[in-house]
Amino acid sequence: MITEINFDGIVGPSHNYAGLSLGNLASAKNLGKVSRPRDAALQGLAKMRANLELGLAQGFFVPQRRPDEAWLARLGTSMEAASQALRANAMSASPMWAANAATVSPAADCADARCHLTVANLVTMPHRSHEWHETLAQLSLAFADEAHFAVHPPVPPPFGDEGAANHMRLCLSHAEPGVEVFVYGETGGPFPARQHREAFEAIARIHGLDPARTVFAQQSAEAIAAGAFHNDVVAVANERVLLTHELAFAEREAVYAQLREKVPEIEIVEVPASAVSLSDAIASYLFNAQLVTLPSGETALVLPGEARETPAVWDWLEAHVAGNGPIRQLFVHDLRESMANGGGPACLRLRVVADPAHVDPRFIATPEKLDAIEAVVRAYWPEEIAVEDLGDPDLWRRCIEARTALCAVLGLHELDRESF
Ligand code: SUG
Repeated sequence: MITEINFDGIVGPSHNYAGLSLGNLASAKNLGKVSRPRDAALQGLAKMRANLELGLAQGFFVPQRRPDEAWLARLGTSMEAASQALRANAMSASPMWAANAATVSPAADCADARCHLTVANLVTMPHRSHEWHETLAQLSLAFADEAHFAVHPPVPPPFGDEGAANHMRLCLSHAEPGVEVFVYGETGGPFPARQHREAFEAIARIHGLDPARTVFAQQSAEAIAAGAFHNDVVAVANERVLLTHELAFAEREAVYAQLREKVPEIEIVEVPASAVSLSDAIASYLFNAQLVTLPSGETALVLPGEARETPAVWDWLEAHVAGNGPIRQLFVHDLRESMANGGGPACLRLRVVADPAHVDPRFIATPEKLDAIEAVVRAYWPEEIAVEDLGDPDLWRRCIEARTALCAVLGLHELDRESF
């Protein structure tokens, strides 16, 4: 049966706080903090388990091989010889944020009636620019069934693409044709605009989308300057519901008008800046929540703990649920380790509308499989990493061994190699 499957990135053993993402306020603020990779991975697994228990379809991607020595070799260096900065870029566990893995158009939207996935090039940030090689390998394996899926390599640089983090879809139900919304930034502010319009236009063509059911919307410069380095930090959509901050888009009335025209049933839930400031929205990740349809048909929001701890945000949420708003239930998770690098519940997952039976079963979660992953995490993931440890050859070895053990448990031997 066609449904929405959330594929979460398992947090890798090298998770650390090297402060690599300019414009991502949490990453900058936590530079130098001691990370807890084991706790980080367990927090992610607990979210997956809880979503599975809600009756949602759940998948996962394995952490990428770190340190990425193949990338350093392409740069003419190695972990031993590289600068501290390059080493940190080679050690980042950033593929955990699977929303940046690819842009996904469900079969119902695509001219050839297959689900299309274009891997994101992530060219703006050096530590993320080398993810695409292994992402392409993992997606090609998970979605190898060419009768139902087409996996595309990234759009070539210099057109920056950050994947589903800037892509929303409105529809009556997941399996029906939808309207795809591509949100891009314009350069000029204090922080980089990581998503370029040209990249999304290319993806819409590659996926064979109907231009009449495609919307390109500019993200507001104010939102980027306030730290919304991806649109999913200020807006999220699910089926006919769009939950958005008032200041998310450059020309909000024009965007809403286009959406109302294309999806007359749309319910736009706009959170005014007077109720929740951009700064509270970004610190709490209210919008970086998973907006999901439960098996009962109700819409629910899966939030990080920070949303409950931010009074303006929690007040707004409680009032919405108490009133007659479309969001009926709230679920809160402790994702502190990922959040400290600017990654909330929505960053950690890639949404794919498909029949789980058409996906390689090794990437589909079951309670037993999550138990097996948890056992590997408990046995192999480092408890703590300080930024100075990134230069320690023992840590490099440990990270590789941990990933090898995970691939073995999941039977994903194809991914246990040195270079992608
Ligand atoms: O790309 N953080 C990620 C967070 C990605 C969040 N994803 C979505 N919003 N969908 C980023 O900025 C920090 C890594 C560091 O500083 O070491 C980082 O890459």
